[in-house]
Parts: sequence; C-alpha cells; structure tokens
Amino acid sequence: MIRIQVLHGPNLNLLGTRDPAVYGTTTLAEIDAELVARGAARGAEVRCAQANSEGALVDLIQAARDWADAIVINPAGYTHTSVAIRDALDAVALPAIEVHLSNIHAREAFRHTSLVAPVCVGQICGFGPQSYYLGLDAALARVEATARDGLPKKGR
Ligand code: CA2
Repeated sequence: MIRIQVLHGPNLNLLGTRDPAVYGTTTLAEIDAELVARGAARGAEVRCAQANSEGALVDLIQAARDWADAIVINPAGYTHTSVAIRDALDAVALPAIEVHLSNIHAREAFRHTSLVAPVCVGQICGFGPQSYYLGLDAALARVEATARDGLPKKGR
C-alpha cells in the first residue's frame, strides 16, 4: 500500500473561517477528508497534519521518513523564508510535491520565490483545494512510476 503524508503550514488551520476572498470557504478538515477518501479509492493511505511552527514542520517531515513513500506539502508562509524546511525535505529525500491554494506567482513579489521548490518534484498552485488533490495524484503517480521503472535519471 502506498503511504502519503500531507503537511499543512502555518495559519492553514484557519481555512474556511477567515479571508474567503483569497483562500475560499472550504475548511482544512474538509480538504483532509477528501484527500483521505481519494487516497483510499486508489488503495493508498493518506495522513494529514498541520503545524504553525517551523520546528514542528521539520519534525513532521523527519517523521515521514519512517512511514511515508511521498510528501505533499503546503509550507504556507514558510515557503518563502524557511531554509530549515527546505533542508529537512532535502535530508529525508522522499519525493515531495509542493502545493499552494493561490497562484503565488500572480501575487506579491515576495511570494514568487519558493525556497522549497528546488528540493521538490514539482509545484502545483492556483487551483484552490484542487491543488491538494492534484498534488496527491502527482505523488501517487511518482511513487507508482518509481516502483515500476526505478528512480528517474533527473528529478527527485
Ligand atoms: O496559497 C497558498 O496556499 C499559500 O501557501 C498560503 C499562505 C501564503 O503565505 C503563501 O504565500 C501561499 C498563507 C496561508 C494562510 O492561510 C489563511 C487561511 C485563512 C485565513 C487566513 C490565512
């Protein structure tokens, strides 16, 4: 069975309760339930966790090494600032898919840079909650392809 760890960064616990114009009305619990259901439909186990602090996210990334085949992560505000989260993703060397609800490239300039992007397989942004579901598809596809064909020559 494929195992996917989904990680949500700071303030995403507020989803659906504040700022609906930017982040929509779907709650994090609803997104997590959909991810677990979609995973189960594909024969995969999906575990979801959210943390507001950088160190807690580093701990969750490290813990995923003992359990998961891949990570889907929305580092939220830490996307643009956290060397520690980038280093943790690099160190565990699991395939990671970066996701964002909003199109970070169409927003303020400081959101255009992602420190984690170079250590992820790829980035999906701008599709609201669908970004997570596409991220799950991408993670499952990558794990299945690696099991079938071995590690790709390029990419993580
Ligand atoms: O678009 C995304 O998913 C972001 O990762 C969300 C982050 C932001 O800092 C990134 O640049 C892009 C912010 C998450 C804050 O979530 C809230 C949810 C509801 C109300 C207020 C904030």
